[in-house]
Amino acid sequence: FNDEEEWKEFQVSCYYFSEVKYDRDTARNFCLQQRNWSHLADILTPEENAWIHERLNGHNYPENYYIGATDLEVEGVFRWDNTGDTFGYSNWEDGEPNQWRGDPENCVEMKTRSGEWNDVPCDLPKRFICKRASLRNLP
Ligand code: 2F8
Ligand code: CA
Repeated sequence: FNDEEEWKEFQVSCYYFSEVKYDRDTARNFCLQQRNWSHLADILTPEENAWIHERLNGHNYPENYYIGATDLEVEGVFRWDNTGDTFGYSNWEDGEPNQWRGDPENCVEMKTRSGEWNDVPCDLPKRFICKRASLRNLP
């Protein structure tokens, strides 16, 4: 894997949608190994969320995708991995995050169907989204 055509550009970033499924730490490490400050995707605006969601429609329903946040540090306080910021924008599904039946659900997926977010266990093999700087507009 290092085919640049696999990365799709939006605004100042490029995004990679995996087909392989990894647990969250493996997915995170995969993203961090790619060039141009790649990381498991943070999603900061409704426009970015909508654009990502549209890209998922071409993939096999009902695969959901890890995005780059956890509440591993303080239960119930989700932070983006790459900045440590708490959520400004968020797009939780109704009733989420819920630590389903008290099981630890400390990672976050985007639902392919709705583009909404759900907290899930971190050890599930899932597809994932990496995000990196586009660099196209740099001098
Ligand atoms: O109903 C919402 C609930 O659905 C599933 O649990 C039954 C999800 N679990 C997984 O995807 C592993 C919960 O995270 C979700 O809150
Ligand atoms: Ca949940």
